[in-house]
Amino acid sequence: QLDSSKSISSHLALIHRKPTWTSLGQIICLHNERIIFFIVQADQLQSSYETLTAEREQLEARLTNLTTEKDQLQQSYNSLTTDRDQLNATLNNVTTEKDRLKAIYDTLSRGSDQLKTSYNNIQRDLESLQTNHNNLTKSRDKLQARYSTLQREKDELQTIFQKERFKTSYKTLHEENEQLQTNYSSLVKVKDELQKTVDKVKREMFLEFLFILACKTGWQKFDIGCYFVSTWKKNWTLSRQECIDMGADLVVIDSRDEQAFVKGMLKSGQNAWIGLTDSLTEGTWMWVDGTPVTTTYWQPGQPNSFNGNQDCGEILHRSAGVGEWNDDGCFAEQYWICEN
Ligand SMILES: [Ca+2]
Ligand SMILES: [Ca+2]
Ligand SMILES: [Ca+2]
Repeated sequence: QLDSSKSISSHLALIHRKPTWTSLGQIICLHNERIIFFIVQADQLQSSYETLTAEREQLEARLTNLTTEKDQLQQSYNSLTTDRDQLNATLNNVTTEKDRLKAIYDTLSRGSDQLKTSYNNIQRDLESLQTNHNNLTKSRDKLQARYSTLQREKDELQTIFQKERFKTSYKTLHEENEQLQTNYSSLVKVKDELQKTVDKVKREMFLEFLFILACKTGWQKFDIGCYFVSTWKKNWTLSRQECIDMGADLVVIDSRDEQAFVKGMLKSGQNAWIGLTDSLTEGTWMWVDGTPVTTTYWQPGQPNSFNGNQDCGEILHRSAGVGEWNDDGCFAEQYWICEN
């Protein structure tokens, strides 16, 4: 190990002296020493350098670590700052909420006090009402009992009243019944008298009917009609007038039986006017009651309106058959047959 500060100063002192052989040797020796010294120094420096380099690398590594830690700390700091801000905001919100809740609590507290007061008032009112209710219930029960008593009394009175009314009604009805009985008896008598009158009228009407149905003297009965044959002769118009004067008309023949009956009234070969004419329209034969002629009993070849002047009908008696008709001049005088 060399003393570096002493060797450097002695070395410099040798260099600034006037060189000699001795001194040159010394200088060389010194240079050698200096070289050795520098080598040693260089080694020491190298060692120091390496040491320093190592230290620097360690420091750099530490710096890197510290930087990383700083960044992490910075991030933590930022994160914490954010958290703190959020917590501050939350704190503000919580404070505001607390104030609001406090206000609500105060309001509710006041409301609770009011409710308490109202409850007490209502409780007092309820007790008062309960007392009133009890009193009213007692009053109602008394009234109910009174009502029941009155109801019974009313029913009893009603029964008595109805009994009396029934008595009065019965009396009235009895009187009315007797009056009606009397009236009924009177009416029965009147009815009997009326019945006698009706029976009498009926008998008289029946006799009158029989009289009407019966034919007068000289007339003959057929079905519901009466028939008359004249005993002298007249023309058709006057013959008809004779019938009308007797309340009848010239016969209108409506059936084969009537035709046969009318024929039977005549003697054999006799002929007589009947209520048949075509004087209104030539060829159109009509009965005197206005009915058209449907069934006819014309003699063969008749009606022929002989000489264009035969407009009145007559019946001819023939031995066989129901008799036959012929048209003849209305002016001709013949027997005639009436019907009513
Ligand atoms: Ca007739
Ligand atoms: Ca004629
Ligand atoms: Ca004729």
